[in-house]
Amino acid sequence: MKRLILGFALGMSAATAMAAEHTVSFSELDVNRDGAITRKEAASFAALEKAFDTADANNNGLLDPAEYLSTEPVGRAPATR
Ligand SMILES: [Ca+2]
Ligand SMILES: [Ca+2]
Repeated sequence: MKRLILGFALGMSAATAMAAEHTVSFSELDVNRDGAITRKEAASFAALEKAFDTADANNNGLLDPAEYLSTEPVGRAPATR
């Protein structure tokens, strides 16, 4: 039982560490600096575009910084344009 809890805790901290490893920062994606990433802005990062609906927790069509940071690390590099 203790081992299970420890495993869970380790898993959680690994997920947290990975979430901090976004290779594209929020400000890079927020092209017009209005504090939110639109679907159009997310389109420059293919993996994020795919995860957009999942990441948009309140379904307003925008990713705020908290929503962006809550996404899984979905890619290592931005899509080439
Ligand atoms: Ca924006
Ligand atoms: Ca949102």
